[in-house]
Amino acid sequence: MKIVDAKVIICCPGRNFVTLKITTEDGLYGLGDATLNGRELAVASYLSDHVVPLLIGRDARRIEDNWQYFYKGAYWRRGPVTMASIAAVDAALWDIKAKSLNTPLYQLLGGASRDAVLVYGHASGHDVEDTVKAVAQFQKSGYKAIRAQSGIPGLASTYGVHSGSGHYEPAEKDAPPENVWSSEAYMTFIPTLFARLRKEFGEELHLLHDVHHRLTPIEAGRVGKSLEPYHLFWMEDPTPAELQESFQLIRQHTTTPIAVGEVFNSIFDCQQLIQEQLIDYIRATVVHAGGISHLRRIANFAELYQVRTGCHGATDLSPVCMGAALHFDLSVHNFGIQEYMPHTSETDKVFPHAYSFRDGVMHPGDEPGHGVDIDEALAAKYPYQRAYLPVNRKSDGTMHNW
Ligand code: CS2
Ligand code: MG
Repeated sequence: MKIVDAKVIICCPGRNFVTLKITTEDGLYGLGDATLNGRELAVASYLSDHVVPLLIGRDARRIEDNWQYFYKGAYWRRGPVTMASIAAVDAALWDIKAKSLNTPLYQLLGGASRDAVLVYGHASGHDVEDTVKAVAQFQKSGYKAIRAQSGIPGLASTYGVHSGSGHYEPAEKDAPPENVWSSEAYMTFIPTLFARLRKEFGEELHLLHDVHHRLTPIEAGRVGKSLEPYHLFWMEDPTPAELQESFQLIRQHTTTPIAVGEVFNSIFDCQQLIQEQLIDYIRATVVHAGGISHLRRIANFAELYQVRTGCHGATDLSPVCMGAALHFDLSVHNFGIQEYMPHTSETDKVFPHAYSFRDGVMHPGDEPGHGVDIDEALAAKYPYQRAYLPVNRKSDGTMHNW
């Protein structure tokens, strides 16, 4: 089954997406998400200028060999750009393989291990009461798991809080917006948010929170301990994870479950975190962690250490990634939860899909492949618009983690 064409489709239906489309001599095509928020053109060029010329003529059925060819063959291994490119090739080839067998992708991954996929939504508010209202809205929509992010008294802005439109999209046109951060203000405030949420919603609702890499390990230990009375489903990205051993310090101080990994692009980014059981959920996902093939490796390794999956699913991961991830989620044994931020209606029109949400869970659908398509004519109406994620500085101007 020779590959006869491969092209990179860049579009911006509300935000930028990069999609790889691979076509075989049989006329089958597969799609892979290659979106790297704020650095989209780097991946588009890596694919168009370096990968696509080598794809033509290769056998689309040889998913594993193609993965190894583009991983080992690059010499310069790993990194977000390389691994997002390999991910797009991998996901597109799995899509083609499943279509050629006229079967939904999850059937090739071992079949369904559950009837549906538990997801969590993003509730946010400018203050505690605003956040309570947002959580209530999500609960009313059927979510059984809800992430809560709130504005912090004294800070003009913070991560995860929409600017008023209700839809949170962090990347902004032109230069990166500069936010100001105070860990002290955050650490004092955050327990009051979850005390209020538990008082309002009781003990059953799964509550999640994203620290977004902003604390030191000991500060994360303090926050984790302060949140223990509210038994969160997880505290996410408590501290930057380049130094994986940092999480030993957090683990010594708190039993609040920890989720990490949306920025990881290979198993080596989380090998120690998993092996030493320093985390409870691994957030790596299809588009950033080398595709379905590599994500399965990470999940299978994590299973040995009772670490569950919690794939990233923000709006800067396209519906193509969402669809592929849901097939993975439906099948993988040590599934934990899937993040689900619904895309805008214009994005959903560009990327028609079979997946669906109902009553707090999702299903990828039973279309052959991963069940997501692209309307190229419509995509062409939304040209790329340079956009950047914000940067974060401490109040004295020191650069911090966003
Ligand atoms: C966040 C993301 O969803 C999350 O957990 O960490 O929204 C993240 O900020 C964006 O994906 C960055 O592009
Ligand atoms: Mg996150």
